[in-house]
Amino acid sequence: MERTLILAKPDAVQRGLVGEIIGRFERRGLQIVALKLLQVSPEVAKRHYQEHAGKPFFERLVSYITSTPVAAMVLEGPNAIEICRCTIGATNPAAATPGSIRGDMAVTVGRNLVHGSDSEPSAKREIDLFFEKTELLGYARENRWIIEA
Ligand code: IDP
Ligand code: MG
Repeated sequence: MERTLILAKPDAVQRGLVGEIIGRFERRGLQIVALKLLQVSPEVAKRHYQEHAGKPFFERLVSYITSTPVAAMVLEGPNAIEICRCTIGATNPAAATPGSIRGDMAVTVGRNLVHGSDSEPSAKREIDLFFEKTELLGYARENRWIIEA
């Protein structure tokens, strides 16, 4: 079992695509174990995207992710990290496979709708950055029937 952090970024909220995005992950078979709307602070944004500090697009990325609220969630399931990355599609929507979220609903890398953790250490770090332990429901632990193979 894995957990991953997903953000429906400001453009997803502005375009009214949060339900569509959550629905794709739910239909895929992942369970929501935490979910909230929040405005990301510059401090959290810089920590979240720390691997990109110093890159030419970093300042624009921070101002984009902090501009208006995001929907943050933790999803759980077998191979949740890889499954979410595939469901999201390539970073540049121009290269994203049709059928993926970015491949179906986005056109530019600067407005690519969704964030998904890229590894187990990233997922742990990012979940801790966005959620208190008490916000992560124990629900999924006792209700395996939805995704039990
Ligand atoms: P990911 O979101 O697919 O994991 P990363 O390489 O981690 O992609 O980049 C984080 C985010 O930074 C991307 O989702 C995108 O919004 C933005 N970004 C990445 N590369 C560029 C770029 O070359 N120009 C503008 N924005 C970029
Ligand atoms: Mg990334």
